[in-house]
Amino acid sequence: MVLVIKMEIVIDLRSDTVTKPTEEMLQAIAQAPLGDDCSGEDPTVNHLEALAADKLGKEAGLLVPSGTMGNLVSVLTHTRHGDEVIMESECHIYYYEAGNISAIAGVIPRFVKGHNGVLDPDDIKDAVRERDLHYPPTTLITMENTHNRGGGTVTSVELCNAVCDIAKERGLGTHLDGARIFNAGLALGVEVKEIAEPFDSVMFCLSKGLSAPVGSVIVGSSDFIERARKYRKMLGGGMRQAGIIAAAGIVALETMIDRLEEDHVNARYLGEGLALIPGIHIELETVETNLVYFDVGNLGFNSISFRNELQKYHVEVTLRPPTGIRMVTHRHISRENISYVLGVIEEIAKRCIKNRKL
Ligand code: TLP
Repeated sequence: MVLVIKMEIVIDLRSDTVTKPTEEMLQAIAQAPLGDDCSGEDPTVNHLEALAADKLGKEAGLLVPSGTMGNLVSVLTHTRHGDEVIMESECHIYYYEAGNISAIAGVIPRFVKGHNGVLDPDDIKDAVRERDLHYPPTTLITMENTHNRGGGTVTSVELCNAVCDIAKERGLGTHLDGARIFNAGLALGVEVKEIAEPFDSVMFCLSKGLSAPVGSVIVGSSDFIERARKYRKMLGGGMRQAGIIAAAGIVALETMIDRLEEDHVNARYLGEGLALIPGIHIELETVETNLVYFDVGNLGFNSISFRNELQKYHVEVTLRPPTGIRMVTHRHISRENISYVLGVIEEIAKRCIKNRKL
């Protein structure tokens, strides 16, 4: 029997985006030298952009308010209205960015289905169209690493290289949605530079597991970033004394990367625990980083009714309708929290199975 912990505290597994800035970030924000970034005069933003570019092995960086804007600015910079962009069919750019690439960039997506989000280069080869009067010109391939809807899965450096080689042969640009690229680097045991190397542009987020309150960075060649800067301005993403955002981002890059490993260990503990609960379906091989997806349909729940049940125990999750649930581990989630959550789910599942037998 799980005790409902008497607490106002909620175990918030909705996303790693819920992480709050660290004390060191708050101090850095308070002390950051500032200037007008729209004139390139904010020293803290300039420092962050150079640091990000260096970490990812690119010439230049560009701070943007969000990952969504970072992906959109990148797509705008790579393409023209009417172009076709090849992407994995469950990717974040298509699923969760409000259709912006079509509504604003005017491009159409061409989907290639991956295996848990991981693309097969042969499928990409087949998807690139020949130039033909009837076809929209294919100009860009995007990838996502780690892959969110795939389960936080990682794509190896070899596969990234293979896809980008095809793009180069066919004269296409490449963009990586690397919102969680540091999770991918740790899971693969490689420097993020190696993952980023074959791509023309990479976007990564400071505001997820790295705990900064706001911000993402696009990196690429100096020429690409100069053109991207114009699109950022066009979208209203030019910020003035943005050093208060960048200051936290610098602390994120300097101090918060290695601890992501703890989130991976906790996610694995959670996934393995869920796999032992009768009625829960989980594909454990997808639990490679800090995201855990599982299915509750066999227990007679849908995503919403299961979430409602968890809320009674002060546990928050995100939905993957019709019967899926996502839990994300992060800096504010301890191993003890996970043990508690597993106990809660075990109790719900037992009750459910017992009631069905009656
Ligand atoms: N993902 C969020 C939600 O939008 C679903 C989350 O909680 O996981 N690329 C990937 C792979 C992402 O997971 C996200 C955010 C983004 C881009 C967009 O970043 P933001 O939220 O900063 O616009």
